[in-house]
Amino acid sequence: MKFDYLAIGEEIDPEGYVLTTYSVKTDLPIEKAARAIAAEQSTGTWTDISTTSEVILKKLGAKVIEIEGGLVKIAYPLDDFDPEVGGIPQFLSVVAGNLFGLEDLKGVRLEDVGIPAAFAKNYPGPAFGIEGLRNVLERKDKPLIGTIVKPKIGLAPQRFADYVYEAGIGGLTNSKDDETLVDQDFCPLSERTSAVGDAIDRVFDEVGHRLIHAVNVSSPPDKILELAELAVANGAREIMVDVLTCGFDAVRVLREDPSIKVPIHVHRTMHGALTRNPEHGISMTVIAKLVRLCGGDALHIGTFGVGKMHGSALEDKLSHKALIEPFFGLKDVMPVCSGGVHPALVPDLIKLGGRDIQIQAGGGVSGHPKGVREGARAMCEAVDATVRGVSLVDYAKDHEALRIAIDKWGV
Ligand code: CAP
Ligand code: MG
Repeated sequence: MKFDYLAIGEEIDPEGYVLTTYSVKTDLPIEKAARAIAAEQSTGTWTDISTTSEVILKKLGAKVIEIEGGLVKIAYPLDDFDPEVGGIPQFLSVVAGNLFGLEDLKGVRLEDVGIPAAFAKNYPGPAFGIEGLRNVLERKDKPLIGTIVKPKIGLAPQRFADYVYEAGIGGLTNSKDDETLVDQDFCPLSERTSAVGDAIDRVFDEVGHRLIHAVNVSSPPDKILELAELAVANGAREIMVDVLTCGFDAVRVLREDPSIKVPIHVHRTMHGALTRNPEHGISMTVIAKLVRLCGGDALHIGTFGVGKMHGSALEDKLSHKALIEPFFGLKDVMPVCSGGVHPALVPDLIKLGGRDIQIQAGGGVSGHPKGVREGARAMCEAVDATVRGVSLVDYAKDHEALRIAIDKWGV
């Protein structure tokens, strides 16, 4: 029988295929649209060709194995991939390549990928994960509480470090560079990192509190390792990478560099171009699985629909699940809830995400009327109130920092 990419209901061995789920919008019969995706992403093209063979088609042709409503499941033979050399770039060219531009489709979104062990075994996974971050911070079970130094660019190294010092004295466990700060002249990475390291040491010496700061090393592939090694040499306790602007393998090469033994915080800036449209793009679940494979220790997943950034509670729950569910024995990844966060959102974030989350506030700390230290304190008070089961309004009666934050931003 001629191979036509349709194999509805065929039993396939999940260890021999990459399984994908796409939501598909089309004016064509959906079987035709599904076949168009399977053909284009494996062994076909827009017309039949004289140069192929049944052997090639049967060995490497993708199979449409399920169509349910607008959801299409396609199984790509493992032999279509090249995990040891082509890696994730080639993987994405298959499962997330030309298909997005096919005229047969009005919209298509890659919702999930099922990765076989034979592919996953080529990846290191996180070195620290949730437990490792908790050990570094000596933070047994409460959510981690972080800030993003604001303004996102412009502060000179010492003022930047002073912000981190104030955040640490206020009780935060984490701080980070913002996603657009790397090594600009106004705040060179090496000077910033060493000043921040001194600030972190001062916090520990003065109040015995542990804080780590993620230094953003996002940069081209021929620079990123050198920049990360420079950060670590200047005392960085954590590094950060913008995974979508740098590429997934930027996380992997940092994870696999033996001289970099600090956690990797993964920012997802630009994800909105892929994840925002529910009818076209790539889900955060797919991004989360690839970040986990490559070794990210913490990943932004959104705020379950309660913060400033567009997002859906469902999408954020699904990517959260991808970070913590069993996955080839790899460590889990700390879910980071950030974007428009201030103390009043803390109860919902903990209710929706649990305690194994990193809650981050940039404006929600530096916008506090009494400054960074009290803004940090207000976030800590909101977390303490929530884990003790006390309402923020009641807790604020004898916690001034929280009360002032609630007066400004509401509850
Ligand atoms: C938050 C933030 C983060 C966003 C990214 C910002 O600052 O630093 O980059 O959280 O969104 O630049 O907006 P604020 P996401 O706390 O001041 O909003 O975490 O959804 O990827
Ligand atoms: Mg930011």
